[in-house]
Amino acid sequence: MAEASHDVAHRHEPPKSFIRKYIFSLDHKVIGIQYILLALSAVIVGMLMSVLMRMNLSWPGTHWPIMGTLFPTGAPGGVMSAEFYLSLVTMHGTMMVFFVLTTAPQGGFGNYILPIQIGAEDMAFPFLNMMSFWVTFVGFLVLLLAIFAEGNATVGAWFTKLGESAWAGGSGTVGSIGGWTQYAPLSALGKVAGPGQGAGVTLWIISIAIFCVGSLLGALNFITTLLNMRTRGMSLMRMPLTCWAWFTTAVLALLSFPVLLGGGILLLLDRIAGTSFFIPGGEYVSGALIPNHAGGSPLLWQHLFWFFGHPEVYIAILPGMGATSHILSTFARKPIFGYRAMVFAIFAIGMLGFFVWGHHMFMSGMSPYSAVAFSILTLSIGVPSAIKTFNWIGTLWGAKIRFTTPMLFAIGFVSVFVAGGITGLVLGQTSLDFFFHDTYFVTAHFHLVMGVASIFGMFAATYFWFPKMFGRMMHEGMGKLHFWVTFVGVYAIFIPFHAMGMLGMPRRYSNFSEYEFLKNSHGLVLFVTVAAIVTVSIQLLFYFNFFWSMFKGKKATDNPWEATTLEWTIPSPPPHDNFAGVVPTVYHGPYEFSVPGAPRDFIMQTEPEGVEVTAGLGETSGNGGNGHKH
Ligand code: HEM
Ligand SMILES: [Cu+2]
Repeated sequence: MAEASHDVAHRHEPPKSFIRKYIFSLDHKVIGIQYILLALSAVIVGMLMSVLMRMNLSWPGTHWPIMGTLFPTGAPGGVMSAEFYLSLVTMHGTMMVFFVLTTAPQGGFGNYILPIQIGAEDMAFPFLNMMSFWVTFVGFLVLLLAIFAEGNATVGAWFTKLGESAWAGGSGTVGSIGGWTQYAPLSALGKVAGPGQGAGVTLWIISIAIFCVGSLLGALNFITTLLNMRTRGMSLMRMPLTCWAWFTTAVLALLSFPVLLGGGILLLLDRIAGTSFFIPGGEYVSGALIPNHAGGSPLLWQHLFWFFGHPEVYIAILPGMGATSHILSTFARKPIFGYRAMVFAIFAIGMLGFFVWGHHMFMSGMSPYSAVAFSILTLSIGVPSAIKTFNWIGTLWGAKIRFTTPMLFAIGFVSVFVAGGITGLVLGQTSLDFFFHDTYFVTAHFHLVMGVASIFGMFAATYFWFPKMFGRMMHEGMGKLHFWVTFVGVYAIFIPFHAMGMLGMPRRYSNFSEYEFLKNSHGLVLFVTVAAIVTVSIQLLFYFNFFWSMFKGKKATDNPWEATTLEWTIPSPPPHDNFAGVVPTVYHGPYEFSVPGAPRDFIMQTEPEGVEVTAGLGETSGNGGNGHKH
């Protein structure tokens, strides 16, 4: 083993000190877990904010003494202000989209699993990998600072010292109020535009710009790793579908984040350097003419934002699709139905995603001819999406399914993806979108298809790979309870959103009780809030299961799920360099389950062709004929 280990390129010795081992680690596995922990932290902030929003919508004007204590300016006397509500919407969306759905699926699970699944010892550029995480982490800290800069008079005052206008904060919101889309011109004007438009927006933009850099570095690393570091026999078409998903996601990130980064820098310049990229002349805000700006285009921001923004929703969802395909096949004990079609479909979804950004701008006054083009392209994404769905169902068809917790979440993924995707076909049509634009119907659509589906993909991935990562099983009973309450809960929250949208309930409004036509929907609003509180609460069980199982869970074998891919051929948790210096050779595709004539119902990718595998048949040590050579 000692000799073998020296001809391997990207080798680095296991670190000794705590700091190099767990903090500034170069090991893709540690970095992956760091990303997952970051997402687990951000999602707490995002979830708490969603509960506060629901409380405000259901019981507007109520005095919550604790809110008055925590946010004396945002909720004076304990009553949440409208601006405060809008900042909750903004920060909830930003936390969820960027720091949860763009970190855990790719930076987290992709980082941990991809190198092992292709038989590599690490990512291509371990140092760059470490940088990606820490850059992203700094972005997270800056976003938290945005919350305090606007929400706290003392912190806000620090920014006032840095100069007037753009920087001055402390307006009593919890960060920016511009929504996760941060539309110009309000976002470009600075403090004059009102509360939550000062330091909060500046920091929001800086945070997202930093995030873009971190994601770009990560994307380069993923693409290089996948193309260059596959082991012997791991041809592209023998890769697990997870790897295809992470690869496609990285390509999307590489092509879309630079656009947001560029747009963000221009927006920042408008705010602090007096440029007018997004600010037209003659703007009246709060009764006063904005001086010194002319010639900019607010629509340019929408184009730049959505050229990034639509691919971004695929960046969030594709890794979940990969995990779902992988997990469905494993627990159906059947090869994935239509492997090649699945590869084609995920790539087609990713690429088509670059030509549909205009569907977010149907209402912006675009030419009806452009709108038709965007509409047709949008609807055409339904084709590869349907291919994937039918292939998932085909995989389950007639299978002897093992209903483990990861399998339940994978099936749940298919369910919410379809439920949320169907309304995409509605909103993709210009005439219908005119009616539904900026209503809760849109909120219902994207929560199901992007938010909840991605989250389900990540839950499936967590329950599935936890044993590999930590050497222990998560508790199945707790997992199943978590699944069922979450599954029913998300539908209870988001199905009524459709009805609200059809009633004409607008999104980003802090109080519906003021409108005659919405008065009799209060029961629905209340129902959703109760469902949200229950759904959020059950997540505590997940957190408990996660950390409890890390120390107290049942010990995991190398291959507890009787799966076929490379990560299950090595110990749980894997050693520092994954394969202990023995480079694996791959002889099989990733989903050879229930092959007729095979001695057991799965064939590991590393099992040599034609060699009768008899040793250790019934057991699940999953040695796979390599990795532990003497
Ligand atoms: C318990 C689960 C959740 C609940 C109850 C919830 C609730 C809400 C509510 C009430 C709004 C504001 C609607 C408005 O006034 O316009 C909202 C907005 C939003 N949520 Fe969630 N949400 C949840 C989970 C998620 C997840 C997992 C994501 C991940 C993508 C997400 C992403 C967003 C985004 C992007 C917005 C739009 C923000 C904006 O308008 O700028 N949410 N959510
Ligand atoms: Cu879109």
